[in-house]
Amino acid sequence: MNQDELKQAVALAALETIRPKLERESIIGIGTGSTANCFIDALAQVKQLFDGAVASSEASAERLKSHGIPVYDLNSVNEIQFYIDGADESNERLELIKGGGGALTREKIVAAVADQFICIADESKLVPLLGTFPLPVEVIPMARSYVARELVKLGGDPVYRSGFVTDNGNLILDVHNLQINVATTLEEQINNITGVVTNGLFAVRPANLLLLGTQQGVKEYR
Ligand code: ABF
Repeated sequence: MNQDELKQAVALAALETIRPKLERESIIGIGTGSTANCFIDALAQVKQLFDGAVASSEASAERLKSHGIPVYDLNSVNEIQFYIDGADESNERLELIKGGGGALTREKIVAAVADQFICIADESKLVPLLGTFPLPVEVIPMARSYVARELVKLGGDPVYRSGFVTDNGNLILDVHNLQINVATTLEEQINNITGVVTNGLFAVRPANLLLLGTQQGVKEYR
């Protein structure tokens, strides 16, 4: 199976995981990226089984609406049972690096609200040590240079994602060469840098379930 087929397989596996628990009033949290897009397209086939979705990006909101799936503002929703999203990297503790697509802040917000975060990814995303993928950090524009200097003190090499503005009007630094031995500690250290909005480490709140698409089928990690 090629990478797209692996993404399709995990998207369908996620749908089969949540389907028995969906109710007519269910609101589903939806991630961003190509694997999340596969899930959105699969979800469209069963849109009669639930009420609607909360999206983690304008791009995902538009894709949901194109399928006729209602998209709700998070502030109007009381409970999100499931959040389904991809990742750039995951270790076996389901600590993730996310944000390659630039949607990390809204992704982290919806994941925080959700009862269960189901991460869907192809086998290339499972790594023994996080950090080969540069860590995205969303920053307030006026603080970009200051935050970059502070990230250097933490051992990283920050690169400004030139020409990219997040859905929230902020900028992104992609931090290379970080030694991420204790992901929770580094996540909290970066969060404490003034001017940082969000960083792409999902370790304090890791995924609850990882559905990994492999040549031997979809594997579950909890
Ligand atoms: C998104 O999924 C981002 O956080 C992450 O960058 C992306 C991975 O994209 P893809 O599924 O296209 O590999 O949630």
